[in-house]
Amino acid sequence: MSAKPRPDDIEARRNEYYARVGEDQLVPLWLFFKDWFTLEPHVQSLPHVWSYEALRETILEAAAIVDPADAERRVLALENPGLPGRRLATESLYAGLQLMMPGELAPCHRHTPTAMRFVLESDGAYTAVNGERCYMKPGDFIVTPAWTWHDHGHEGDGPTVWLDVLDVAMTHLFNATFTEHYPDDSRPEPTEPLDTLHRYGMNMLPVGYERGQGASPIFSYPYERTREVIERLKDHSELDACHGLKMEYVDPTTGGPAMPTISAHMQLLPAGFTTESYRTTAGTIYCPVEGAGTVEFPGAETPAIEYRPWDIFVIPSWQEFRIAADTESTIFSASDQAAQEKLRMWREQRGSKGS
Ligand code: 1HN
Repeated sequence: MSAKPRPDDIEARRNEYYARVGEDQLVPLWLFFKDWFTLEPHVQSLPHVWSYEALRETILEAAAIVDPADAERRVLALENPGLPGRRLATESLYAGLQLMMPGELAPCHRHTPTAMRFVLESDGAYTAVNGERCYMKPGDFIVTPAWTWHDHGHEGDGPTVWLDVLDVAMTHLFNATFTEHYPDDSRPEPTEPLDTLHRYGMNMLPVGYERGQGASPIFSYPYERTREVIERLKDHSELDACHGLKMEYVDPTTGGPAMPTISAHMQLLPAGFTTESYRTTAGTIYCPVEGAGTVEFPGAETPAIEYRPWDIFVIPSWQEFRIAADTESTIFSASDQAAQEKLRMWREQRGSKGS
């Protein structure tokens, strides 16, 4: 009988084995199983806030140095400090701030990533989706479904600024990112502004309409309507302890999320309301429209985030937080919850992990 190998022998044999199989593109799972299959997600992205006051000044400077007609889009990507070089706001979502000046055009293209816009400042600018012009007002939420032609123009005064969120990290992950450029600046055959809102967004559908085509057939969800809904509901609604009064933007033909991969919501927190601690695997990008307050991270060293209208802040997956509204706040948010739910990955935890 041979003697049991000495520990340094087995160590040497293992290392030799690892080096040898590595040359054949093989990696022993036991070396990385525990890194991969953690009890909870290990998240690299960090909570972060971009103050709109500072952002606005910075993006306006770009007006003098680049034209969207040449640059395709004049956008500053909001890069998460925990994801250096990745160009992403969270591991799964890209977010950027786009500027259009009066008279400018951003050329027409389409791509497989789904895009959404949330308007911060605008008077007279539009985004056209499949030829339908959506004139933008602050607080409007606009969907650009995958592979729809889209271009932007500005017929009004003053700078127009909006937040873009795209699921491009997902199309990259699946190696399914395609882009096509329209031969002209804008797509011809313009349709009537608000056509899709009237056709699909009034609790009626054209006879024969095929439901559930992936994304909402309504491109524009004007803030005026969103605000009215919240205003009418707020005084007689029970507030959710973790969310206040929170409404989801939906595809009216299915009742599901307005986009297949990105969930979007508007929530109202009354003055003085503090949400209960909450965390979700859906990394989320927030943009308050009205109000001011603080996002706190109980039990973590992460500094609190102070928010004011149009600031943009990110709360990563599985980060426990609560929001304390100093003044009545309406807050837009976009997350990857829609994708995670379809893939049966989404989780949430209400209340503190300690409790
Ligand atoms: C895009 O098409 C737009 O259409 C904005 O305004 C931002 C970021 C990455 C890829 C495509 C737009 C984008 C984008």
